[in-house]
Amino acid sequence: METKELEQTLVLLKPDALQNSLTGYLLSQLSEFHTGLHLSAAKIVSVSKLLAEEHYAEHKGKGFYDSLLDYIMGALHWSEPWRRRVVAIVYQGQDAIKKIRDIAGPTNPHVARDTKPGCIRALGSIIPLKDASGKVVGDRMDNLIHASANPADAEREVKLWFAPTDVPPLMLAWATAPSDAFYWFKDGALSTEQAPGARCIAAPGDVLWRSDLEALQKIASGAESATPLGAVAAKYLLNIA
Ligand code: 3AN
Repeated sequence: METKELEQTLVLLKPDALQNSLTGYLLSQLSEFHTGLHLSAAKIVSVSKLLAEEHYAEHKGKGFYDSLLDYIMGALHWSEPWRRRVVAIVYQGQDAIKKIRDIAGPTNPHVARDTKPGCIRALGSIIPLKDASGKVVGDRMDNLIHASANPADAEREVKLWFAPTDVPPLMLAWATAPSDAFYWFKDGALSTEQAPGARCIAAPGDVLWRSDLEALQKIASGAESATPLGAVAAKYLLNIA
């Protein structure tokens, strides 16, 4: 990001926020009137397993990981698959990350209620996680909102959920580049050749995040990429059944 004025952060209004009809309240809390921040992108997302896994990659292996994926995919709050949605938003402006984290509050809703009454996550809940025998083995935190924690997370997360063409050109915070080839995705693997059932991530000339294009070029040539293929593919395949 070039200047603090352009600082961007990812916000997700999670399935429990939608279920509790809190979207309007949350958007109002985050509005320019209260925060001085600007909307740069927004969309309704049916969260795929691929996207959920990439978003919560740092929690892989933890006891609550599987329920965290089910939570963000909406499976814990909606029986009807079409209702399973997340509202994804990018806010932009000075100190965007800190301002929104402050309004969101502590991760744990009980801590939020005790230490920061009035913050968004104070309205969340803690759900006990049980094993097959019914024994409580941990907690799930339904805390209504995700907000990027720091600049590195914000860059990773905005680029994970949004393609550059989802953002007005004058609000782009990171470099973009035109795709140099066809890139196809199938069964977790990348190919520059079309195969039956493969999804097209990018065609020549499509505008990509430059870091995504570099990742695709490396992976296609068999080299290591810091950005995993799933993180590149997920956003270009969003809302594709
Ligand atoms: P934050 O969302 O405040 O940045 P993270 O990134 O540590 O917190 O956690 C991401 C999500 O994982 C949280 N919003 C919460 O739903 C869940 N989570 C984190 N830590 C725990 C935990 N110890 N037990 C259950 N769920 C957790």
